[in-house]
Amino acid sequence: MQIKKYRANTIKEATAMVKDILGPEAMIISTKKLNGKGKEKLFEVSAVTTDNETMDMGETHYGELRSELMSIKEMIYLLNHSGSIIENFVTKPSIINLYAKLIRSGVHDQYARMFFEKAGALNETHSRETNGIKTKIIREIMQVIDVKDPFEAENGKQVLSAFIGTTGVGKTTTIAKLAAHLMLKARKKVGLISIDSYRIGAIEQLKTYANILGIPCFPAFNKRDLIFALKKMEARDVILIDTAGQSQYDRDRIGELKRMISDELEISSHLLLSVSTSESEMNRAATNFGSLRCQSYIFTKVDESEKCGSLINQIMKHRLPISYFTTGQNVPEDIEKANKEKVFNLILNKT
Ligand SMILES: Nc1nc2c(ncn2[C@@H]2O[C@H](COP(=O)(O)OP(=O)(O)OP(=O)(O)O)[C@@H](O)[C@H]2O)c(=O)[nH]1
Ligand SMILES: [Mg+2]
Repeated sequence: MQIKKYRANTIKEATAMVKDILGPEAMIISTKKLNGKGKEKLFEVSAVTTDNETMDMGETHYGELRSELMSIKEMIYLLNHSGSIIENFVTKPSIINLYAKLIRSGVHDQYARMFFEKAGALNETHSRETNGIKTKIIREIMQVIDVKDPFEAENGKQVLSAFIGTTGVGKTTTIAKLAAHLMLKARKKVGLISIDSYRIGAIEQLKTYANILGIPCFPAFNKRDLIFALKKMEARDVILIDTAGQSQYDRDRIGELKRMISDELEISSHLLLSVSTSESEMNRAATNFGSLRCQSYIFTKVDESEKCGSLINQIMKHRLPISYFTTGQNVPEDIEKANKEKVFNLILNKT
């Protein structure tokens, strides 16, 4: 492996030189600011090419090395989209890496930049200390991640929760997972209601889970049925209500659902969004189900997604706490209660 060094007046120019000479797939080893005098070049980028010679280092070793490095292509993207963050932190690779990780995971440039700015990181570029700056940036990210468990009321009050979301997002399986979780971990008495009268077999699907768990499950085709079912289960601690998969475009059906679970019943709604769908779909669902005034996000299919940065983008656009996320098809295992560290790790460690 041959390390090559390129010097220029700005980090952008030095990076462009590497791209021209070594190609966009070349990997950056280090970036340095030099103490130039007079007309001397100020920045130095050291890079290696990813040709066969480099691969000869052995797959594993190369893999390890690569995760710490950044390609020229990525560096150029970051230089063009980070404001001046990359230039400012040219001597602090771990800060640049944090920025790159956020972008790689799909966090929008504007939010990534905002965390750095809010942390005051841009004013501290001359400070020698890296860990302090990093801690402040992480604290800013943590601050926007709000978590809450709305299903375990401790004051003895019954909790009524409806699960809302587009078709196939995972409402019914999430209810089954959560019911088991609440019964086994929190020792709650749980009851289920299905108001999904659209899809054939929907009620049977929920009933099957209820039978396995040995808990009551009622169908409700209209508000009268719903009130009846709630009355039947008034001694239960938590009632989880399964709803029909709505197309986020269908205003009439969303209106119908809203009337069914309207305010006087004190049912809280929770919005399920699949991390594996496109961000614009996620955003549209959150907007169109907005009239249901959901109390928390449940992010599903985290296991199917390569990256989870869209989660941050979603919270930044529609601020709601995260209650749970689901991580697979296994019922009841694949569900986790959200906490700040877990969500943060999901965002950073998937990349
Ligand atoms: N990989 C993965 N699959 C999941 C997850 N959660 C649910 N699924 C799968 O997604 C599919 C749909 O799940 P359902 O629970 O039936 O979804 P739904 O929202 O109730 O669907 P409708 O009632 O038709 O709107 C099933 O195959 C589930 O096993 C998850 O966290 N990860
Ligand atoms: Mg369902």
